[in-house]
Amino acid sequence: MAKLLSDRAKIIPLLGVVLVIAVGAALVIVLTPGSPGATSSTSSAPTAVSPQAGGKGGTVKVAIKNYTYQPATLRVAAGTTIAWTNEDSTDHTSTADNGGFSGGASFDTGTINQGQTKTATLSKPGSYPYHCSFHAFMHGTIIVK
Ligand SMILES: [Cu+2]
Repeated sequence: MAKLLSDRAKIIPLLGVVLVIAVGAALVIVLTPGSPGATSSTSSAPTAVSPQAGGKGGTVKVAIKNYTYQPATLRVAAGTTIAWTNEDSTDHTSTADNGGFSGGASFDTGTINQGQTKTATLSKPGSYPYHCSFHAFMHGTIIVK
């Protein structure tokens, strides 16, 4: 009786270990191809789930046309480069109201000639109202998230 119990005591834990290994291997097989697909379920914030290094968010274009910034208000992810293209025959600038110093929290393109494109990269979240140095009535806003 005591011997029978001790035999079972040896076999049952052994079966348990085999079962745990089998289940564990099955989970690894199931979960491994599933993990890249998991990003699609959080598609509402593609920049947040992007694992790419550097945090660079690519380039977003703003047209300067008829003395207006188009779009006037732009929402971008931190690290995005904004590219202003002057489609007017007059010179313009895109100058942040907060001064134009660098460091990812401000910008000043300087003069953008007709047909020319100038860029600025905003790396710090915040709201950046800007204007044209030559035409005080021209206003735009970049919102960095
Ligand atoms: Cu202007």
